[in-house]
Amino acid sequence: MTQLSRRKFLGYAALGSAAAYGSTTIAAPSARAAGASGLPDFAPAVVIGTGYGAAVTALRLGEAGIPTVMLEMGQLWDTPTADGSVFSPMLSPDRRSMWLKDRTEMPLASFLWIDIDRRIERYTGVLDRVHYGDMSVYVGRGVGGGSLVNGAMAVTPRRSYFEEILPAVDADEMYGTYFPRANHNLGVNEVDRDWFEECDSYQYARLSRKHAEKAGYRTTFVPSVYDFDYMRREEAGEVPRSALSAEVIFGNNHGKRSLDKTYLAAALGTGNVTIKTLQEVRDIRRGADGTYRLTVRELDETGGTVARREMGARYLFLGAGSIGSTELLVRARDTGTLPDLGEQVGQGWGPNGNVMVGRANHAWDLTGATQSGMPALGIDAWDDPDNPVFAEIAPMPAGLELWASLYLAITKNPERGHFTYDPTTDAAKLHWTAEQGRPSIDSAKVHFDRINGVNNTVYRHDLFGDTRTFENRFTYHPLGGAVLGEATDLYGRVKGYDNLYVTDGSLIPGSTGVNPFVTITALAERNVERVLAEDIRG
Ligand code: FAE
Repeated sequence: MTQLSRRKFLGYAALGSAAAYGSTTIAAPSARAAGASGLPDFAPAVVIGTGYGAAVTALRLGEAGIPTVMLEMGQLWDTPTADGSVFSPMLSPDRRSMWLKDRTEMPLASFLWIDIDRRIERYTGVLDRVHYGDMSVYVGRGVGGGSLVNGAMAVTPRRSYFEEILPAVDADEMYGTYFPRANHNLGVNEVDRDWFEECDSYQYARLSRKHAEKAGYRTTFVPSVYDFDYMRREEAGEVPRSALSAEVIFGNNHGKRSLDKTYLAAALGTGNVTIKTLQEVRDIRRGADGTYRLTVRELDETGGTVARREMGARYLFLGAGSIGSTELLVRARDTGTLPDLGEQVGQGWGPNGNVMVGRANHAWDLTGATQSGMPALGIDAWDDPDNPVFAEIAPMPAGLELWASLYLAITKNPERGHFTYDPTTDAAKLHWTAEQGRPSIDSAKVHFDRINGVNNTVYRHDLFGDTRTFENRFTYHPLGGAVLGEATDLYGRVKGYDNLYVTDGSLIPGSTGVNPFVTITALAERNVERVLAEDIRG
């Protein structure tokens, strides 16, 4: 057993023995002293959030022997309810599906203009959709952050584009060391090509490939953190279905290597890391002794406040995601609790150029009733000098033939939004207009017009709640707000304060050209290595 797998094994035991519901403390037995209930008054290191950047940081701090507390506002997802499953079914969602909503808010709002959202009980569910005027942002809530709800597509960006967005980062190091490290530790795997060509689950992708190739486009396979061998056994009827049972955005009951199975399990297994759930960090200030003081709200399962407590940390890592970490920083700057934060905080935000679009297929072009919820193929038009687009072939897993093809296009849109602090709501406000999203639609349209033209097909007008064909009023890929080299130094150290770090998607300036979690993970690996070597004294 390697050291990492031994750690993961110990971590699974810690996750398995944590309380099933309500706020809980997850730790290996040796770390349980760090406040069995409530919060400890102080920890040498605190990591806010449990998504990609946070999980990497906690593992590396734990390995270095630094006692570390992770504060996560969502809950632990590991215990089946009465129906035998941990997560809500996708096609009949219940309260577990969404974070404190009375109705589901699905990305595909309608089919044949029929509203497909459902009433649900308000609960600390796993998927949140945060609304900001012309843009809303989907995020995961719970131990594992976005890894619990995402499509598992694990894509390393093109080197040339990575060099364009983060020119000051050494690309040799990233592509030689940190991207391979991230891919390995995330458990990235590729679909077996022979199985892909013959299986039922990807008939929809093969059909979209046929249409794209007819229009002269190239497609490329997309690596994944969903276990493709498990998926193959799903189709063979050997194991319970998850990807083949339409499960994605409300959580996968099987098959997915979410962070609680990888980085977080290994972090807990170091014996130095404790995770506290249903703990939302609200405010950060600095004490006279130079340590950080956090105000933390403990939530109940309907979002109510159980308690407000304070906790201290010498080293503070913000891993609450692009919108979460940025909100904490703009609030701290503008309410004066961290007054030396600069103007760059809150800047450089973008939705990674996300646009969704659907096409109607001919009666003889079947996508199949069984569709894997995990995309495995993309149309790669990123080399188009005028309209670079990488479009994932997305499923419409309704369990019946829909004669429709769906895509999530990632476009190169130079527009950027920014956040300000709104004292009336005590929240960050995103400034992003529909007009700023226009270049993404224009780029995607060039390619999908061509695909429709060559195949004599048309757009679907019935999928996004009204008659629009392109939907870019939401993003799955929020990026920026505390950009590397601008709001922080080149290793995520926040300018103006020592021992304060950003370690998540906030560091990336609005775009990665592909799905972002591999980039976030690799950057976090790079940054924490430097911070451990230069800043942290045990
Ligand atoms: P993230 O994973 O968002 O984690 C932040 C964590 O912090 C969450 O657990 C929050 O609950 C928690 N938090 C926030 N505020 C606070 C606070 N104040 N106090 C305590 N805790 C807090 O951060 N990306 C891909 O690469 N491939 C995909 O296939 C893909 N599909 C996606 C599908 C969906 C439906 C969604 C929502 C996202 C998808 N993404 C995908 C995006 C990806 O999940 C996202 O970029 C990463 O999860 C971002 O990682 P971070 O470390 O920035």
